[in-house]
Amino acid sequence: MKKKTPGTNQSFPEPENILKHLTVQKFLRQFDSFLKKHVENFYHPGFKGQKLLWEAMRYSLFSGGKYFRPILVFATAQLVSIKSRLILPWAAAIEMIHTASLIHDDLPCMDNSLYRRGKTTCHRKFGEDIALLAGDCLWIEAFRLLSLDKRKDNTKIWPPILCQAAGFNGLMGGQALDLKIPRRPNESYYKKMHSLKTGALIVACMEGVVALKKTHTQRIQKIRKAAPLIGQAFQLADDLQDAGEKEMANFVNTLGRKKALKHLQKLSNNALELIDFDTKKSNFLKELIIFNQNRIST
Ligand code: GRG
Repeated sequence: MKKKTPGTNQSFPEPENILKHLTVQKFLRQFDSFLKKHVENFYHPGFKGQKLLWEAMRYSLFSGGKYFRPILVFATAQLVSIKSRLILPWAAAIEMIHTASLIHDDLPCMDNSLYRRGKTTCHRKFGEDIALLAGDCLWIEAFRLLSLDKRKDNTKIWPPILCQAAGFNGLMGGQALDLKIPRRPNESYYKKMHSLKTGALIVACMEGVVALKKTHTQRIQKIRKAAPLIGQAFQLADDLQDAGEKEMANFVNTLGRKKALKHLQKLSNNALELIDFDTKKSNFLKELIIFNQNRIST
C-alpha cells in the first residue's frame, strides 16, 4: 500500500507495521539469538554477585525495547548491499551501549526513574550498586564483542566509531548537557544536546555499516548526510511523545508543539529525499523514517 508523506510530493510505502516484513522478522530472530548467545557466555554459576550482575544485564537488555537501532543498522545494510549476518556484532554492540545508557540514565543520581519500558527499573529491581555495574559491564562487553569479530578490518573500523558515539562527543557529553541544562535553554542548546545524547548513536548505527564499504561514492555521502537528520528526528519524536505525558523541559515544551512538529516533518523529508535512490533497497530505510515520524499523532 502506498501513502503520500505529509509535506512531500513523494510516495513511499505505507509503514503500518515495520515488523511485517519477513526480512526484518528474520533479521530480528538472528539478532535476538546472536545477542542472547553472547550474553549467555558470561554466565558463571555459583557466585551470587556475578549471577546477579548477569541477571541485571539480561533483565535490561531483553526488556522489550523497540530495537530501533538494530533495525536501522539492518536497513542501512540493505541499502548498501551488505549481508545481515555480517553486521550482527555491530547491531548487538550498539544495543548493548544503548541499554547501558538507559540503566545509567534511570539511576537515582540521574533521572531517578521508577519504570523503564513499562517495567521496574534495573536499580529498583537489583539495587543501585548492581545496576551501576550492569551498565558499566554492558558497555565494556560491547567493545569486547567487536574485538572478537573474525574480520580483522572490522575490529579496527568499529571501535573508534562507537567510542565517538558513546563518549565526550556523544552520549556521555550529551547527558552532561542534559544534567546541567540552563533554566531557559535556546533552540541551539537543544540541538546540540540532542545531536550528542541521541543523534550520535543513531549516526553510528549507519556509519558502522557504510564504513565497511570503504568507498566514498555519492550515494554513501548522501547516506552520511541523512544520518544526523534521522538522529534529530528520532529525539524530536521522543520529545513530542513525552511532552504530553511529563512536565519537563524539552524542545517541545520550550518551543511549542507546532514548531516541533514542523521541524520533525522537515528533518524526515530531508532525510527521505537524500536516500531516495531509485532502488528497492532504500524502501525499508524510508519506511523506518516514516515510522518514526508517525509515532506522533498530530
Ligand atoms: C553508560 C554508554 C553509557 C552512557 C552514560 C546516562 C548516559 C551516559 C546517557 C543517557 C543518554 C540517553 C538516556 C539518551 C536518550 C536516548 C533515547 C531517545 C532513548 C529512548 O530510545 P528508544 O525509544 O528506547 O529506542 P527503547 O526502550 O525502545 O530501546
